[in-house]
Amino acid sequence: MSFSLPDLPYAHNAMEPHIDAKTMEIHHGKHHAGYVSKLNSALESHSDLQNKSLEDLIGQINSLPADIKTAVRNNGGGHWNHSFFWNVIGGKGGQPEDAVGDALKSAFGSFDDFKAAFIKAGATRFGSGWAWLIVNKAGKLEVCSTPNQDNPLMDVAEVKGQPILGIDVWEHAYYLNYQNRRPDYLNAFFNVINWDAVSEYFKNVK
Ligand code: MN3
Repeated sequence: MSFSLPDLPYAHNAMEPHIDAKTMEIHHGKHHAGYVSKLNSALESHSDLQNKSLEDLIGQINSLPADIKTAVRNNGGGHWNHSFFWNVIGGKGGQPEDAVGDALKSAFGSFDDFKAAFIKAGATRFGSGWAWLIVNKAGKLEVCSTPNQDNPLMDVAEVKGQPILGIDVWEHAYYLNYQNRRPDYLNAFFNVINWDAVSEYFKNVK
């Protein structure tokens, strides 16, 4: 068994002008594809790990064989993060009116306070990484960020929990359209969030 690149559930230009078609094409077809192929290469020499789920692999980075620990962390994380990311974008933005909306108000005071916290997390993540909205171990919504391709499902994460929304803040995610203006990209992201998908993740948190 090997991992494969999921198809995008929409056209490359579906999120114009907020996320441009060229960025989507390279991001999915080159960057994400690269993580999948490097993850598969890393696992080639470890047949005992090939039947594990991606969540199992990235949830036990510390227990992986030393020769593939870093490759699985970076490329397994990259595969999980991008597969998740494609699912939570491609929507119409706005504000969730359901249980997620209630949970955001309860955790942050208001939707706008959540939005400010999320944008701040993405804008202040130095270098490459991700900003997340997670359900933490206490069952509460929390905003955090991770470096590189780490995520809150990893045993090595500083803040752990189940992501229900996330944004890629690597330059490859926005540079063609926004250059150095990461905060503009973070704001534009709010126009393409698929809140229905976020709600599904929220309902399925174990
Ligand atoms: Mn990326």
